[in-house]
Amino acid sequence: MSKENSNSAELDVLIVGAGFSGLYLLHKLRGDGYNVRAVEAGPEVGGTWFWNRYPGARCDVESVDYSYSWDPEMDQTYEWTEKYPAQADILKYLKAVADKNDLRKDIDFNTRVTQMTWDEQTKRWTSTTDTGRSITSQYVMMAVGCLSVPKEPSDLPNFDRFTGEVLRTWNWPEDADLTGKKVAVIGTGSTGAQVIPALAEIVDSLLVIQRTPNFVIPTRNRPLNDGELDEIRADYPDRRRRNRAHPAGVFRSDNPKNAMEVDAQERHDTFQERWEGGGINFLGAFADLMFNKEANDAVCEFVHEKIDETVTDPAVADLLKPRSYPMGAKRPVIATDYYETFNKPNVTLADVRTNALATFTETGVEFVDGSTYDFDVLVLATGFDSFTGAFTQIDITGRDGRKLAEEWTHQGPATYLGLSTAGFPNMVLVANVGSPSVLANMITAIEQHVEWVSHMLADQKANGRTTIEAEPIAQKQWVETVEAIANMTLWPQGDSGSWYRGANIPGKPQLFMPYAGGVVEYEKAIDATRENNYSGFVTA
Ligand code: NA7
Repeated sequence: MSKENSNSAELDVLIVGAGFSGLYLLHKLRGDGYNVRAVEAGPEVGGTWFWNRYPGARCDVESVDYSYSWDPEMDQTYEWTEKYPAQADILKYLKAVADKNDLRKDIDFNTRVTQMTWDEQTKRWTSTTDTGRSITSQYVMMAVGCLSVPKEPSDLPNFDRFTGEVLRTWNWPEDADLTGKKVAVIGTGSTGAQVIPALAEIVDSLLVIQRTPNFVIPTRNRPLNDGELDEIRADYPDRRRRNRAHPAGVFRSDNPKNAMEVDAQERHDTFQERWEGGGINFLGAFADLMFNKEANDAVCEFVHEKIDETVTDPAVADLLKPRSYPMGAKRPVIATDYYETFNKPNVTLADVRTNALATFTETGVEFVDGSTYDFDVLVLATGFDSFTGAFTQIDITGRDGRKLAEEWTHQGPATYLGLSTAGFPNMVLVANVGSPSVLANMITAIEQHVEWVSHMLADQKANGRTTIEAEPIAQKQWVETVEAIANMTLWPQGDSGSWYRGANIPGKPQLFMPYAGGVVEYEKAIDATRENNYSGFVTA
């Protein structure tokens, strides 16, 4: 394989996407000596963290852990300023990574892959872009992100009638200024819960259109204290090891006790302490919260109590309480001042489960009880066609003319170890469906995959092999394993409409898409197949 990097359309490896996964892949595989390039739809690095620049956008993993572990020098020099990183901080970090490692020279920006076709004769992929380029490569790495294709607003009644401005959180204009405007937000997921408090501070009026309420845990973000970063730096290598050794890919001080083993007072005190600490640590309050319905009921009751304590209007508080699913079945939301926002005089909650949205009008919305609201700007925070959307929007043709979009749209996605899908040789999925991805610290999940890919490519070369692909039986078993592990938890339960299952998109096949067994067990599984001469894969 060539060691040259160039604009050549003949590559060893094409990487689709230049977010966290794509950038590390580019760095790693280039260092391994491959002729590799990345193609990125955006004008800059960052992927998800480039596009989702709405007010309030922030990650729910701490800054010092939401960064690559492979550059100890950056660990010692990079200046994180807050406990949890804002979107702009993450983008700044990724730009710094790209600069330091001179990554941009091997990325084609403003370029979207539209078609990929496997050629069985040459054993290569040909990828076509919307800029008219044709790139052939032995391998394609799908670093496309889990939440990168927005859900279409097609289920919003007469949406097209609205003539005001529509802003999308996943593609927020850098110059948008909503100060003093009348605004409505649809969606109360992680995005909605961040953008709603941020907008409430500046707009004239804010209508929040809610369908399914979420459990919203306070972030308790704060600036990093003097000396705090120094302490973290002194401990960084161990911190990174602890992250890798925790199922969530980020260390959490989990309480080993079960919620129902302790008395009501201890249970309440533990929840209270974790609530005051804020963030995802709240979920480590007891070991059985995601396994035992009674334990989960207790945590739901606690959050309901917090909503009652915070929201002054009891009718509004009642509407904000999730009741149709266990806490965690829908991704728990971490946000700042979410419930407090509903006490503001300029904020109105419209709950479409109790009073359905009848129609959009030219100037706003009308609900079935006849009430109407007018606004200048509508903000869509309506979520994503999770996991599969970024694959099915590309016309991917594998062996024997198999169409990925057709198979995944009708039967749902199927992978072996979340790395490969049968019929599509040398196409590697990176931290997406079938692997821990969104159920873990994404950065840990990405690093696991990139390291595995680097070993796999070296092994292929050393063994004189040119193709690798999931074996259909191993793939079937893995899909069943992913579903079975999810079924051991409360994740799939209740009427949550969760994007973990594809339940947020009308008509999408529903199956639990991320691997819920955690990054530690997952790493054992992907290492085992490698040590076992790639069992479960067909290699040639
Ligand atoms: P989510 O979590 O999928 O949230 C989307 C929200 O939009 C959710 O509240 C939906 O209600 C709501 N929605 C979607 N369509 C409609 C219609 N037609 N009517 C009313 N409400 C609607 O996406 P986010 O962007 O917030 O978060 C995605 C992830 O990004 C997040 O978990 C983090 O990992 C980062 P529903 O619940 O479907 O009733």
